[in-house]
Amino acid sequence: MTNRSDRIPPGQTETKKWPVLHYGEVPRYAPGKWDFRVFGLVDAEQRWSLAELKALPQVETTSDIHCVTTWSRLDTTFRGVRVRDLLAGVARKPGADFVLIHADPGYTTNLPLADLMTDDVLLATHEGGKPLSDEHGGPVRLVVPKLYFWKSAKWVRGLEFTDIDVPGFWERAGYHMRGDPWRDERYRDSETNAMQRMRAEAKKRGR
Ligand SMILES: Nc1nc2c(c(=O)[nH]1)N[C@H]1C(S)=C(S)[C@@H](COP(=O)(O)O)O[C@H]1N2
Ligand SMILES: [Mo]
Repeated sequence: MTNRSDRIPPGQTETKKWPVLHYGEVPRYAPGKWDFRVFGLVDAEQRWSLAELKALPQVETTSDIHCVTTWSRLDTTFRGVRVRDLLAGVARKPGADFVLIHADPGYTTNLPLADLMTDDVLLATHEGGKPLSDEHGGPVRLVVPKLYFWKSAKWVRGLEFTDIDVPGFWERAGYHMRGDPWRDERYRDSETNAMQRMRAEAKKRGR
């Protein structure tokens, strides 16, 4: 028997089911209405239709996924296009080291570019051999298994190259900027120094 506990990060519990979690309504796309855009600090913006994306080389991955709400699901099989392959033909401007992911409905999440370039990061269209359901992000979701699952934007629509790490939807709300489950990076390292100093000054003045 293999030891599965070494695949469950601190504070997480294994689930066999695949919970559905998101903010807002599940978007529905009219045929031909989904597209994917790469923009920001690039020499030329690029756009793929769903048909164009599906015509690119497909890979299959088996990954463990970890939600910050403490569930982990082992051996989740995704199929889709490797983000690294998609970006191979995109010329970035110097300093474009971060990416802001754009997804429906109005969802964003931020990542260092390096975290998007590993073998297991996909624009996924299938899970368990079946097309992704609407609830799990169909027709296309991002999958970044090494980070908490809020980075894996469902209904993903684009990727913006930036020179600074711009906080996304949950990151602005206090979630961690990187979100490595193995380092228990759930929430932002409390307050910035500036905020702490401001509070200390206010307290002093109040006395
Ligand atoms: N567009 C979008 N993507 C999203 C979210 C969201 O609210 N909107 N929630 C994130 C969070 S917090 C989690 S845990 C996963 C959940 O994916 P699942 O419903 O397929 O399990 O989606 C992530 N991707
Ligand atoms: Mo989540």
